Amino acid sequence: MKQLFQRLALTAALLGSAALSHAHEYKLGQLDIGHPYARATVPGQPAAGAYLSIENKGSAPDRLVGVSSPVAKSGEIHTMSMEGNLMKMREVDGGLEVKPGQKIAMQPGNGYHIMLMGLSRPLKAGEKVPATLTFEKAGKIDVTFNVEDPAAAGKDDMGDMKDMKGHMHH
Ligand SMILES: [Cu+2]
Repeated sequence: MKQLFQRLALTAALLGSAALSHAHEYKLGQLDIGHPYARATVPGQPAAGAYLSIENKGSAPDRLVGVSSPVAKSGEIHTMSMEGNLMKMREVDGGLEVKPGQKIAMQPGNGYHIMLMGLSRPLKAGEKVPATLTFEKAGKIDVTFNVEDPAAAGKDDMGDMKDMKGHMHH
């Protein structure tokens, strides 16, 4: 009996810590915002890619129109597309629309991402960076970007790094 109790207690402890480390989502009105994270950067790197998911559970469209963080001069929402055989990033005009029922999952290497421009310091893997998201209708919400190691994220990284350097010329 004592053994069983210990096992249960251990299970509860494990579940508890798992829930804590993965419970990284936010609700703002009808919007669910999932797992904001940013890529770690090297000293001198001017910008960091950042990602999150947005699901619109409401019946009206909304738009992510702004991202700000104390570690960056500005935040931009970018889209990537192929032009010829070059992957190009550009800022999304008028913000990122999320239609009713739609879920947009930003990820490295394709689609949409957030760019934290003009970093005041390098972002280190494992740290947490505060940021504020602004939606056209739902308003503002404070979130935390977990900083994750780019090396752990996959093979698209070198391309991304080159593209990020390109952002200096905006
Ligand atoms: Cu970009």
